[in-house]
Amino acid sequence: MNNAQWYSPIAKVAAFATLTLGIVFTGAADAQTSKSNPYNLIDPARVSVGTMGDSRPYAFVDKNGEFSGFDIELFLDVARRLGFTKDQVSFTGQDFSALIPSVANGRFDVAVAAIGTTEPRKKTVDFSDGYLAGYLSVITADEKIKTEADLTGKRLGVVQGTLQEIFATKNFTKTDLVKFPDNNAAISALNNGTIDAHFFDYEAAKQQAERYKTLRIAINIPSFDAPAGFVVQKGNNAFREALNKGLREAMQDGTWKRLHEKWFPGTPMPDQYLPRS
Ligand code: SNW
Repeated sequence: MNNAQWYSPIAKVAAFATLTLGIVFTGAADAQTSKSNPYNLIDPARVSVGTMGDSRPYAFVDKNGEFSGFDIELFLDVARRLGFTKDQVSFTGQDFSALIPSVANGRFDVAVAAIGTTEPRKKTVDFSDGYLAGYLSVITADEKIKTEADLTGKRLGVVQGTLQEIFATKNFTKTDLVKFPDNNAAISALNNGTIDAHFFDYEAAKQQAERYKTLRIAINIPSFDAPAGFVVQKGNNAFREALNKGLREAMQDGTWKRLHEKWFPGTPMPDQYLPRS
């Protein structure tokens, strides 16, 4: 994997024109932003975040029962720049497939879990600027699986609603896809041999391969055109723009770089997220 491959321009998030009627009915009223609730939060005193408990090292529950990981720490840093202390940010773990609908329905202010920015997802929610871009990776203990073609006739785990599920459905048509609600269930299935391989995000795959010596990453599919962003309710431009400003600051002052080195040691960092001189 070379450095150049890791570079990809941040996806431009199309400006969303909030209709007056939309404001009244959705409550995500950019134009009606008030001083007491500038970001149109469910509770103006805190940020409610939907995330995942088993997406290490992006977002997971650590041994002390606290949410941790690159995405969690980056979000806490950005939220602090908006004026919210750690205690004013509440994380709730959900299945991946529930995250985007939960933000759209107003259950959470934002979803944070390496959620890739794509056009279909942008139909129901808005995304902040991108903050992470990498590969979708197949992990396996089967020595015969080396390329995509070797997945023919194999049982491959995917988590419902992920880009991995979408990619595999479209491209691995001769593979038996086994759908899981979460990563924990898929990893158990992989370790007890119910599935031959599992398909998830590169850093998660890398950590599993380090943890279980029989496992290795066999295939990497570039997903740089779908950089991860923070997911907010459609039309909540005040919140989205404030998050973008916080993200830019975290990239410019080296916070992003420090967190990347901490959570993804050894992985190349694209220049676009690094401080500019
Ligand atoms: O598209 C990639 C992005 O380039 C980066 O590598 C981080 O992960 C992605 O956003 C893809 N993530 C999956 C998705 O968005 C699964 C997320 C998860 O399991 N938490 O569907």
